[in-house]
This record gives sequence, structure tokens and C-alpha cells, in this order.
Amino acid sequence: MKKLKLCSLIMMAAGLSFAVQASSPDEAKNATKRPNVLFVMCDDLANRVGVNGYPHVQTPNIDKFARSALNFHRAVVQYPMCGPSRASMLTGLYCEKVGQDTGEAQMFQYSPGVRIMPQIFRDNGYWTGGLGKISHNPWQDPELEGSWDEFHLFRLKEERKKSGPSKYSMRCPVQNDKKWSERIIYQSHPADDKYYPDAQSAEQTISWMKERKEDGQPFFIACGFLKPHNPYTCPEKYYDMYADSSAAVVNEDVSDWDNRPIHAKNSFFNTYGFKWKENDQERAEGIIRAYHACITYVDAQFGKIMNALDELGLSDNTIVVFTSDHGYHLGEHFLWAKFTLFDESLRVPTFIRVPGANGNGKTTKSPVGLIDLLPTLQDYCGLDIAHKMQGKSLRPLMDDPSHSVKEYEYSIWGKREPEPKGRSLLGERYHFIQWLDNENEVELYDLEKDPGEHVNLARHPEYGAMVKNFLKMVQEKRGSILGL
Ligand SMILES: [Ca+2]
Repeated sequence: MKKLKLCSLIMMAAGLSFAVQASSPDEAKNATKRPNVLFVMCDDLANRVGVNGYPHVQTPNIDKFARSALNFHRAVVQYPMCGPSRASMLTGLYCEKVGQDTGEAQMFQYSPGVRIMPQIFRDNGYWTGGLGKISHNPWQDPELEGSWDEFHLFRLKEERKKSGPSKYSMRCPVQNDKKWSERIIYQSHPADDKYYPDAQSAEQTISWMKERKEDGQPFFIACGFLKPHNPYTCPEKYYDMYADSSAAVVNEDVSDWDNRPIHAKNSFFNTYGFKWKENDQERAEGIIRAYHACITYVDAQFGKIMNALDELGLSDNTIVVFTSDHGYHLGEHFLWAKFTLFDESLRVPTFIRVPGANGNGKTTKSPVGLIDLLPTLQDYCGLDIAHKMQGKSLRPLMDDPSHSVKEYEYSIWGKREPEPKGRSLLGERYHFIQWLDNENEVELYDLEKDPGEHVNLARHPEYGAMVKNFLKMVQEKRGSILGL
């Protein structure tokens, strides 16, 4: 405790304290404090929220918050898979640097000893509380050693054992013989929100915010919602909102794959019970309905937290970050779930609200990545971080959203050695992808004219010079990440 207090004093003496416009005695008191951070992370939430133009799902609370924050329209993940994406986000290092380059690989295999986001906040005198999935291994004990003053992973498992499957409504299981697919199920129960873990996480978040308000210690609370990741489980009332989800089903043309490399394909659609290049209206509708229901369930929990933040009078001194670990295909290009370098899989809804920032209520198209979140929080919270991060502070965008902090954001798919299978550079307008598996094939899409990424411009000779330039840039990027 002594160490924590000393840290706080050092930070304040260094002039790194957070400044907000104070208009009342309470606010004046807060103005001398470093800001709290409320970090809300969803699992597998694609850029399918109302505020970003997706009409098929109801997300009133996320939308409301997004309109009070800076909305990053070109925010991508560094790797379209839970573990590597989160490892990069937690360290501010690209996956090839930090070392988690597959689902199985461990964090830090190439960067041992690197401190991660919650540890850093704790090192710097913050009270840290973690809930659910922040790293990819929340079931490990301890979860990210040295990270949390308190951590909880609420789970449904015990209730399942007790009640048995018959107590659930099993309305659209996806049938095939693969083990993974057994988990891709649709379960709901006519129960209160708290029957499912994310509502318990929201309740705990609120409880911690109340406690920290009383004791005055700045907090970093990371609430990692488990949904809308499958299994698609949530209270029945949310499923009932999507009884007719037919309009959300994507029917792709079989010619969609005529002009792009086959390496862009991922066979995960099999585990969802689909056949390659075949639309299946009924199956698609069932999964989309379940996915949307879970999004709205998460939205409701997020709303509870944000209401409490306001009611507790903490909004004026709390930075709020809302994001997801990667996107999700719902039938686009005949693909399902994640694990691709398409826009649907890489781009995530990302909103940051910093009290008093000019960017609040605005949008930016500057390419950014989850890798930038830690440098941004360092900038605002005056965090002392020992390692050199590879992301950038987004503060210039919070000050003026018309600026850009980088031209393209870099993401990969596959192991670092000898080289990732795929590399992506996603910019404000163009999205470039290079595949190194077996043959050197490339994709280039104009996101302004072709947001669905149907026309691969890399196969058009007039884009030859642009492709050549992208190939050079992507190689240079990898070199700079690895220090080559
Ligand atoms: Ca995930």
C-alpha cells in the first residue's frame, strides 16, 4: 500500500495528473486525480452495432455511448483470433513481437518479462479489477499473475450441470459430428439476466465503482464480456426480439470467389454446418438470430454499467474504452466466424470517451489498431511503462478526429516463423492482403466503393503500381516490427 501511495505521489509530482474542466467543488476535487479507466471488452463482437450502420441488431446502449465518445471507423485487430489479438492489445506490441502468434502459443514467447495492461496500471498505483475474458486464459489461476487486486470469472457451467440441458430451450442446434460444433448451440432460458455470467460481471463492475468512489483510489476496471462468443446463450427475452431474422441473412453469389486467392478462405464454415459456396437460409437465420440476441444481451449489461457510472458521478473523471477482440463473418464470402483477413473479421467497433476531449461525439477514419489502446491510456494516465511499445497514442485523434495517426494498420494471420501466412494493411480507403502460403497471392479492395470486398483490384493491371507499393510497405512493416 505504501508503494502504491508513493507511486501516486510521484505521478502527480511529475505533472502527469489528468486535467478536466472543473465547474463544481466535486469536479475540482476530481481534477487533481488521475482518471479512472473503465475498459469494456466484448468477445467476438463484429462491427455490427446500430451506430455503425448495421440495421439488424438492437444496441441502444452501445449506440448511446458511441455517440458520446470518439467512434473509430477504421479500428482493426492485429490478429483475428482471441488469444493473439488480446496479447497484442495488452502489451502494445505486434503479435510477431510479443510472441502469441497462434491460438495455442503462449504470450511472451519472444518477449519474456513484458508487463501487460492491468499489471502496468497496478504498478502505477491504480486499483485493478478484472472480470471475465480480458486475456485469453481467464480460467488460469492466477489469471495474469500480478494483474488484479480482484478478479472474477463468472460461469454458467455449474448451473448447466445442475439443471441439465432439458431446462434450456434448444431451438436451433447446429448439427454435425465435429466436437467444436457441439458448442455452437443456441440456448436460452426464461431467466433473469443474472442467470448468465455477463450480467454478473456488470453487477460486479458497478459494485467496484461504488467502492472505489468511497476510497478514492483511481481504478482500472476491465470488464470482459463473454458474449456474443458461442455458445450463444442468453435469456430468452433477447431471442424473442429476433423471431424474424431473415432480412439479416447474406446470400452471396457463387462467383464471389472467382477473382481472389483461395488462401483467403478459412474452412471454419464447416463447423457451423455450411457447405462451401452454398447459401443455407434456414441455418444462417438460426445462427444470426442467436448471435444478435447475445449482442443485445451484452448491450443491456453495458447499459447498466454506463448508467451507474453517471449516477455515481464518475463520468467526469473516467476514461471509457469499448471494443472487441476481433470481428465475425455471418455468411459474407460464404464464411462464418473469424480467422480471416477480410474486413468483417478484422474490424471491430471501438469507442473511446475521454472526459472533455474534443473528439467526443465524433467519428474518425484514421486507421488504428487495438495495439494503440495501451499507448493511449499511458498518455492520459501518465503510466510508467518499461518496454517500448509499437502502437501509437490516439490522443491526437481525441483532440482532432480529422487527423490521422497512421496510414495503414497492420494485421497478420499465421505463425511468425518462417513468416505469417497472411498479412494485411487496412487504410482509410484501401485494404491490401498478401498471402505467402504456397504462392504469393494478393488482394486489394477499395473500401469506399466496395465495402463488401467483392472486387479484387489486385487482378486489375491498372493497380499494378499500387500493389507493388503495398508489397514494399508490408515487408518494411514486418522488418520494423522485428527490428530487422
Ligand atoms: Ca474472441
